[in-house]
Amino acid sequence: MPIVSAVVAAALGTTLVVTATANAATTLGAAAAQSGRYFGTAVAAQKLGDSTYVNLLNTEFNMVTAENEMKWDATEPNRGQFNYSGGDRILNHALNNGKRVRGHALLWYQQQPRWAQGLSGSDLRQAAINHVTQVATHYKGKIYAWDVVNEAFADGNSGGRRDSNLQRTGNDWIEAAFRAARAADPGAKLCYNDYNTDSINPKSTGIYNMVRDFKARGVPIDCVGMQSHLSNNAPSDYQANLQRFADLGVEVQITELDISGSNQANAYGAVTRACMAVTRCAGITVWGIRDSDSWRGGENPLLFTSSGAKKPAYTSVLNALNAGGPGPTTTTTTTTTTTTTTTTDPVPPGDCTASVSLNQWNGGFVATVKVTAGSSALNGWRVTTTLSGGSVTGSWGANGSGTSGTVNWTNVDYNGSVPAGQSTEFGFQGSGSGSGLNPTCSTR
Ligand code: 9MR
Repeated sequence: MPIVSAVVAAALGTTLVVTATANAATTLGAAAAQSGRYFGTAVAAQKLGDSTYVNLLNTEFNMVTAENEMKWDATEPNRGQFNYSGGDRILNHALNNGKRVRGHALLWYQQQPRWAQGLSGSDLRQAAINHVTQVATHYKGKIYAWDVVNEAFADGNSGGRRDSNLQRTGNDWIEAAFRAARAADPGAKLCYNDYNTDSINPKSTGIYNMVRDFKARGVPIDCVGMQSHLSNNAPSDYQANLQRFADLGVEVQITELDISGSNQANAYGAVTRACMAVTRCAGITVWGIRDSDSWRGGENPLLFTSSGAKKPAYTSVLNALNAGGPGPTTTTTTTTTTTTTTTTDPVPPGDCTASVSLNQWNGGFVATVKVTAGSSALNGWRVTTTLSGGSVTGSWGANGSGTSGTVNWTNVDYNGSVPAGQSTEFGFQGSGSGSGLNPTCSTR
């Protein structure tokens, strides 16, 4: 991919225009990271002992969703008794390997524990909100985005809510869940997630209207998850549908992608290109690694064969990710104050620069740091930040040397190599103030 990048060498008082040919990234995660996006997969805890599975997971993906282990039946098998063993296993594997985690899912009409299925009215509402608060608090600071509510809209033409025990507690159950999640973990993006929302249809329009209403009334919502369980094709208005949600001021995330049928490779390419064409499309997650890992038994809807070989669909996705497209801008959460500061240290060409976008609210912050290579590719980088007062509670995409004062951040495996003129990102969240981080970058 030919790249023309302008490097402003402020220290020298000159402007250099450097032309370089960047190497295309060779893994899904690295390719997505070039545009500030992620590429993730659903992970099942019981497969973390399978070496083929773990090798593909560690190499190809930089975002992880627990396929079942963070759902209500798994995390609160008895009322008020929480079990995080499977969820923690997946989360720790992901964080220890420099990957981020999408939390899935706090409230859903399916996979409820038996005790919750037997509740109704205010008792169920209270149990549900307590569940949101407890689970989001347990994972506070470690989750990139939560599917706060999953599959609450009806299929068909009504455009309305699906009947469920949760819905019967009152139409405001969804916003109550989002408010509880924000209070418990202000650093996590909060998503509404559903299926059959892949085109402009009555169901997706119902969700669109809810999101527009939430934005108008200040209900905290940051993203909409499009599951995208597809057969053979992406709908022709797939991109237009993503874009209309993005235009409401929320991110869109493709959260459970799998595609069956003989046109699979083309359809995967089309979905990936659609995401790349929508600036607020933050990333793509496939619902499993190998065909044998899929919930759609016998349909072979994933990117790797059952023995772990790359399929033509894999190549389609990788090429589309490498072709690029501007990525998401910093999102702002519903907070009391939000400031964005950018600091760039002047360094000679061949070295690297770092800048930070800060999302600050009363009592906490999320810092997203962009590392940009100079006129030579980077094979490892270090960013130094200064915390005056605040302390780090969680991070992704880099290893930090500490949690307060001067912190040195070094790249993880998937983002150490940055082609000339291109960027990668890491981030951290913390309590207190994140002002004055003043990041500086050097090579390793
Ligand atoms: O892949 C999941 C499968 O292992 C479970 O048995 C199933 C239970 O309902 O849930 C599957 O994942 C679902 C996801 O959580 C929500 N969207 C639909 C997914 C496929 O059914």
